[in-house]
Amino acid sequence: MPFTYTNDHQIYRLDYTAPNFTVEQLALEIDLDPVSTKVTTRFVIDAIDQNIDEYEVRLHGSNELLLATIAIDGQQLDSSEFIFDENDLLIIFTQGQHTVEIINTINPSTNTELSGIYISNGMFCSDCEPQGFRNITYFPDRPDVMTRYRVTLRADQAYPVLLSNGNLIEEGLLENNRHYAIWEDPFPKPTYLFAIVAGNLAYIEDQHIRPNGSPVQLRVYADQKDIDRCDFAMKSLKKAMKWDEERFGLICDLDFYNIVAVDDFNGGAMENKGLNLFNTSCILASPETANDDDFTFVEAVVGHEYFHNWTGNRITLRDWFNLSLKESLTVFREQEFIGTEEHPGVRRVQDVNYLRTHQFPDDQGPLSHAVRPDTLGSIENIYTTTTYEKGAEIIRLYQTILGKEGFDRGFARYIKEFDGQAVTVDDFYQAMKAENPRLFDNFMLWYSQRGTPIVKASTEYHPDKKELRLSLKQYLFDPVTKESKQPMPIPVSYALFSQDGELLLEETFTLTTHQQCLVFHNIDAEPIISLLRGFSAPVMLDYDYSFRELQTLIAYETDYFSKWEALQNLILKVIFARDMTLDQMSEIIGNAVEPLFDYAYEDPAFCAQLLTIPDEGYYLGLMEVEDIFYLRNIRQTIVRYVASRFQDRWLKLYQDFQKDDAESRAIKNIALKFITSLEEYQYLLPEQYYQSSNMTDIGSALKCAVWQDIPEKQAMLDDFYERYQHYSTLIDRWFSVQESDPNLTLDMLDKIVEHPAFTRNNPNRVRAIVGAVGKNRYALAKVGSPLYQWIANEILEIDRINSITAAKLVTPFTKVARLQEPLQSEVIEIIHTMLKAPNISNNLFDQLKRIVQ
Ligand code: 0A1
Ligand code: ZN
Repeated sequence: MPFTYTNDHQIYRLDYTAPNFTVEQLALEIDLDPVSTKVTTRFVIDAIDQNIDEYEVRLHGSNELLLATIAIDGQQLDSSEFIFDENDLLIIFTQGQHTVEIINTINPSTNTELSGIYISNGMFCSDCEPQGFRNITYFPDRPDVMTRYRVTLRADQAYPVLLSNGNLIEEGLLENNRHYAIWEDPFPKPTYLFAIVAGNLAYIEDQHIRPNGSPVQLRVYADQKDIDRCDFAMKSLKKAMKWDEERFGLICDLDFYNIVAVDDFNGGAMENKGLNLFNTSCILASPETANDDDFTFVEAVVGHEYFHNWTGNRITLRDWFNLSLKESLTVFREQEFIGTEEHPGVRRVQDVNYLRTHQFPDDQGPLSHAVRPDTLGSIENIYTTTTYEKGAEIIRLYQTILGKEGFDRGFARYIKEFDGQAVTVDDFYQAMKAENPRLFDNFMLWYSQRGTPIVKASTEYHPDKKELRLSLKQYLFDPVTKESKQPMPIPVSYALFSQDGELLLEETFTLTTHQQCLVFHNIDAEPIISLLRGFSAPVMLDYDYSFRELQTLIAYETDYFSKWEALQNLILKVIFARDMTLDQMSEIIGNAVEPLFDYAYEDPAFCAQLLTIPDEGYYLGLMEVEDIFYLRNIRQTIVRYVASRFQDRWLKLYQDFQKDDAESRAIKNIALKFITSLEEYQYLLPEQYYQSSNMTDIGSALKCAVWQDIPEKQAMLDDFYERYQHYSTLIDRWFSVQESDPNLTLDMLDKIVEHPAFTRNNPNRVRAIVGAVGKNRYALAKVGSPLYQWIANEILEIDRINSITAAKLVTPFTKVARLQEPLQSEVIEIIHTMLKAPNISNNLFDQLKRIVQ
């Protein structure tokens, strides 16, 4: 009998009620001390409706707060004059303005949840999204309450740098070796954008000159030992500011813009107004310590946080159900930024590949949720690929349907109309619709229906009528209830090619109903159709291309995504064609790859992308029951065949692309991967590893050495640790390479846990170890339930320290329904046992409960 677990933390979108009060000005005085920080909060509250006699206000709090006093209009309240509702304070105010003053203490040194004010590597820092402010003081901690902040920070002079949002108004010395700084943020903001930092930090400085000639002073702060790895982030920030001016006409509204690198951080980075906080993994980069993908990642995250200044900060969200309003738009802006700064094809393919490898399985599994959900068991748990990446594809849908001009007009209207407000995804739609009346009325279904739509296409060519018929059908089944859902507007971009690869026509058609048919006239000979070009909608396309058609598209498609997709489809078709021999499979793929050796000289970056075989997770997601052994076997055979058939050409690529630039390294390291699948070339791995000083080359060689299990692998791993033990981002990488080893065993994990660098307090380390084990599909299948049990134990341990991070580690358990028996039942049992763990957090409980119900 299935268990039912109840969760009294469930909240519903339609329960939203607007605040009936405003908060005029918030003055925070924070006397920083590692174990007892005193927080004095003063604000003026007023009723919106001047006709009511009294109104109740909820000041959110948490069990992190120790209340000392609370006073209204200078009058201290006794405990009968307010109500404690769990951790919140409920106060009844009478009509008119009132000044509230609250004094409480917090203990940053025990804040291992890293939410609110905490200590990371000896510095005070904060993280308030989504609801960390309630771990600092009592206040209406909701995004639709926007207030101007004046923040006084006091601390020992051992923390010389004192930062908060906005402008520095005053600073000076105090008694007892203490000092202070006062910051004022001129822009009203919700609590989740508040931030402070106090520490002994170094910084680099630069300027951005706005179109009117005025400068924005830019600083990136980091620990002294890391400061020489911040230049790239600074350059990226300047590029992002310029790009937003040019692409969207959005100008930085701040005279000071600070970024701080933090070691212990739950997310990647946080867009606090004028004081972005970054996980060190998303900001530090030098060629010796970061690979080329890390550089692009830093550029993207720096851009992302800056773009939030308009899409998120100036215009914020009304409630957390609408999180996607700010995240989807900002991811979209980030993708467009990187697409112009880097290779547009590489970026688009990487974005689509990421979506399909991570979001598609999430959206078909038990944690699937609508981009704007109706109910939530924990707000922390909607920071998902669906909110971010699927959301960004929905923004892209607006652009594909309306064209760039129509989209830009709608976007400009959104900014103008809602500046300074807390709004919803409906408001974004309304702005788009107001500028583009032809926008489909049912567009918002993309926000309310979960699951990935399937578009089934078929074509028929009639030579007698010179006619091509294209039939398109869409299906969407709710991933949990299996009910059929309503059709949505799905733009399908397509092209027709002649059999010898000439581009005949390119268009976009938006499928709006369940089924539609297009007829093309005057088509002299049967053409080849290429569908869903540019990945024009986040759907699964079901169309039966022939091998010949795919080969033509690989060679002649001009759309980057579709060229890449043609090769992917060819590989998929081979892998799932159970009636072919391994030799036949290898030969077909070999023939498709052959022309790419010349293409490498034309467009090395994109060619490297074409030759990157996607993560196994993507293929597994397409199998009814996961069979990693079958997949791994085929994959290895094909890789070895392609390596051995083209040995000379791989070697030539390897030698020809030795230049010191990212695109050369991309091709060179693909060649290395293929060629070292053959034993006689494995000597290249230690050779490249020891001779290089560039982290892309070092990391690629090390990863291949571990995966190919070469005799030198342990010596290389030991050397890596020795060389980089003082760089936490590289020790994370060192751990995750080992955890992704297909030969991983429980004994190896025992050793990892005993390693001095192992800790459960740092989210990056936890993700590099427990997260990486959870992604190791081969080891999970091979070791079976003891490895799931190991992950479960770790998650429960981490949950006691940091539930936000723990709840995100459940991914391997979300695939339980796709496991073979008896493993499936064993894993379900493990999940039930976890759910019954004493003191399990709400964040973790919510995730696990949804998996088994
Ligand atoms: N808003 C950030 C992501 C973020 C979310 C939660 C955090 O703490 C729990 C921190 C950062 C972004 O999208 O960049
Ligand atoms: Zn964001």
